[in-house]
Amino acid sequence: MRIDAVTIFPQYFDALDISLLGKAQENKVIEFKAIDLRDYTHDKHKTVDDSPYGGGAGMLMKPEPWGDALDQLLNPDGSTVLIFPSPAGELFKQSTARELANKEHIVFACGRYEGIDQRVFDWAQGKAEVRLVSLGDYVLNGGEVAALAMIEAIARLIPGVIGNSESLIEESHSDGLLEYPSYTKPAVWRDLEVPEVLRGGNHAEIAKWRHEQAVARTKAIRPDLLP
Ligand code: 6GU
Repeated sequence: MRIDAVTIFPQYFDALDISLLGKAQENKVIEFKAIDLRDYTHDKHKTVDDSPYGGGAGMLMKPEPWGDALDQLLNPDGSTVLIFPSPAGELFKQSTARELANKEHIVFACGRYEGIDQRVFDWAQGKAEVRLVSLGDYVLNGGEVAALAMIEAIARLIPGVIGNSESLIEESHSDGLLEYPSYTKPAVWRDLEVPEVLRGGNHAEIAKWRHEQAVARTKAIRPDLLP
């Protein structure tokens, strides 16, 4: 899979060179590139923003650099998924990550300021599979941190990125429940004991206990996830 991110702060994406995603890039399992939007400006000051028509607070991103950058990046056959991280978008879920992990090419268009000129979205409609995607109901300063989170959630589902595929199956949200509590040695730490059932070696009992814990946790913390 190829992932590109268009941004005025390409340094944000240096984080993708670390740990498992860094390894996955070395092994060519994923190919990642951060593209500086200012490389697609044509004025001396590399201007990417301007004031909004009709007035209002703040600045908007100009359409021309976006158009020129995306002209270079989008597959001509329309197969690219073009994601605009935005608090006004559809909610990004594990199911979204699963769906996107099957794509050949994803471009994240990371806006700043009060957003991007609407015509960029309208123009891109015919050229790619366009999606506005939000991490949740809060506001970040720009799309970069959101894109990083989405890239990690997507990339770790690609075969070969994570060593132990068991850990993909067992974790939170794959079964719609929050993760059960886990323990390692020592058996007693600061007067706190590891639950007896986990030390017994009865695997059916352990599986039952873990499921009950996951349900109880989900009921307490995220009842909206339960049917
Ligand atoms: Cl995707 N972008 C921005 N700027 N803020 C957000 C977000 C995205 N998701 C939640 N807040």
